[in-house]
Amino acid sequence: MKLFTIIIFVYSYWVMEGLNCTIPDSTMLFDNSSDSGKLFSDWAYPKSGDIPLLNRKVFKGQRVTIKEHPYTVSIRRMYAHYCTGAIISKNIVISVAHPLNNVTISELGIVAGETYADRGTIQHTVLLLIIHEDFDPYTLQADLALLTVYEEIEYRISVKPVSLIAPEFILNKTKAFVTGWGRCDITGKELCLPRTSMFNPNEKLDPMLRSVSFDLVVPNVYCEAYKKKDVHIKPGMMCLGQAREENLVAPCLAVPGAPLVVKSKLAGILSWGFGCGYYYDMPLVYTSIQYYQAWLVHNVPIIRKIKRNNFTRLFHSTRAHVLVEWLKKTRIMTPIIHQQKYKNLEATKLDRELTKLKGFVYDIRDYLNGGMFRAAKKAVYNNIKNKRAMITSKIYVEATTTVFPFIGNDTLAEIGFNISDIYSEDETDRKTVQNTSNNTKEKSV
Ligand SMILES: *[C@@H]1O[C@H](CO)[C@@H](O)[C@H](O)[C@H]1NC(C)=O
Ligand SMILES: *[C@@H]1O[C@H](CO)[C@@H](O)[C@H](O)[C@H]1NC(C)=O
Ligand SMILES: *[C@@H]1O[C@H](CO)[C@@H](O)[C@H](O)[C@H]1NC(C)=O
Ligand SMILES: *[C@@H]1O[C@H](CO)[C@@H](O)[C@H](O)[C@H]1NC(C)=O
Ligand SMILES: *[C@@H]1O[C@H](CO)[C@@H](O)[C@H](O)[C@H]1NC(C)=O
Ligand SMILES: *[C@@H]1O[C@H](CO)[C@@H](O)[C@H](O)[C@H]1NC(C)=O
Ligand SMILES: *[C@@H]1O[C@H](CO)[C@@H](O)[C@H](O)[C@H]1NC(C)=O
Ligand SMILES: *[C@@H]1O[C@H](CO)[C@@H](O)[C@H](O)[C@H]1NC(C)=O
Ligand SMILES: CC(=O)N[C@H]1CO[C@H](CO)[C@@H](O)[C@@H]1O
Repeated sequence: MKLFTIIIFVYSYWVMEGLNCTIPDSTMLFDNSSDSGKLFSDWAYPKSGDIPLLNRKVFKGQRVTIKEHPYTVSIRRMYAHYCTGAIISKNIVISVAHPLNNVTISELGIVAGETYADRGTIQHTVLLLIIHEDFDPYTLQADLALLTVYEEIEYRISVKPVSLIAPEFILNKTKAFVTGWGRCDITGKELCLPRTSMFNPNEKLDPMLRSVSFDLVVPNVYCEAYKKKDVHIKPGMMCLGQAREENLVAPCLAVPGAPLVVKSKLAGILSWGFGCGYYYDMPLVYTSIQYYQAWLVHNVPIIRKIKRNNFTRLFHSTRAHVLVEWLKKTRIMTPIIHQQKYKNLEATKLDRELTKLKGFVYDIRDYLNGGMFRAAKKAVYNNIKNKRAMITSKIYVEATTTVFPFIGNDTLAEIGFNISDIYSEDETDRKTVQNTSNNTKEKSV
């Protein structure tokens, strides 16, 4: 089946800079001033509070190719690299929640199989963002997110999934790799072709994939330092790796969402830490895959059950939307008017599946519908829940609801639809049910 692809020209979003590999003062890598919190612009990340969010710094990270770590993906926001993730199935990518929590889902995309974070011609459209229900942006507890993509990820030598580590696997004394895209290590002699970050304009981003390996020691004595700073490593968080207190030249890679792989299995996802150039030199903290295994085992099969074709019509409309947004940004061409006239998308069946997911589901439809859909969805399910309690086991009340178009009027107008046309054409198909008790069906159980 033909994959729908969006050809993007990421270069237009990067300010190309000249090669300049001089080695400045090493203190520049290690922010040790109170204003290093400014590294995090409010727009790019949620306000960090007391939690030291990763600063995307990389120190002595080895340059690697994507073929060595083919599960690593670049999560793009408005076509520019935003954070790192890992492929766990053909349509699911895992990452941390904190950078994604408040991002409009239609801004997100996934690029697999690229060594460089500023390349990639195929961007997979993100349809759902599932954030762990216990995620707390102020403590970074349960910093875990799944993203589903519309265009299946095709496996090849540079694109492969990573399987999850078994819950009983003993991490102690194993070798771990953590891989991702971060900032130029301006203390190192490594080649870096700095790019200006669209989200953090003061940063020089390194488009090359880097990896750091280290031996795991559990428990890690250097993690005791967190307690002394009155920061406690909570359940589900793993403090791993070397501290510069232990080894001044210990490599580190403070890249949000970077997968931590042990014996070719995903063991953790980089979440936060006082380290790698952020205030102190402590080890970094990862979200534990073993701890959240039950959550993953619950959600992943449900997401897998939701097939591409359940989203096909939605995709047609969203793709049009994304293209229009992009074209508007480039101002090179006038927007393409989407020709397809589509009818109402069937929401309820899909949403019944989505409500089985644990966690907060951000659905691209909510964006298109100005958030209306989320509220409507909630109301529908409360309604069903109430009815279920009222009826006898012999009677099954079919979910009845007014099915609105997924696309709001403003968006429709924006993408070139004549709203009055759509309404007149679709009127007969609308499953508008004025009186739900009219739709009660009796079924033998
Ligand atoms: C390289 O960077 C140094 C230090 O920031 C600067 O003085 C120099 O002019 C730069 N060279 C070029 C060619 O940009
Ligand atoms: C960082 O700052 C603290 C206190 O301000 C100081 O004690 C420490 O030596 C500094 N570390 C470095 C590497 O400059
Ligand atoms: C997330 O976005 C909403 C609405 O845009 C805003 O009210 C809220 O403060 C944001 N939360 C964070 C943690 O930035
Ligand atoms: C992990 O290995 C270290 C070094 O061999 C050892 O001292 C420590 O007790 C081990 N930890 C556990 C939990 O077995
Ligand atoms: C998804 O699509 C498949 C095939 O068209 C269909 O059988 C299934 O019921 C759909 N699932 C949902 C949740 O809509
Ligand atoms: C969208 O436009 C149609 C036709 O003008 C109108 O009937 C409908 O109420 C509008 N919907 C919203 C949500 O404004
Ligand atoms: C939209 O369609 C209606 C009826 O089909 C027509 O009267 C109206 O002129 C159209 N508006 C635009 C902007 O094309
Ligand atoms: C819905 O229909 C039932 C009978 O089928 C009737 O008793 C009830 O009053 C109706 N409710 C409304 C709001 O029309
Ligand atoms: C079969 C049935 O209950 N029909 C009802 C559907 O709703 C309308 C308006 O509320 C009633 O008039 C019908 O009797």
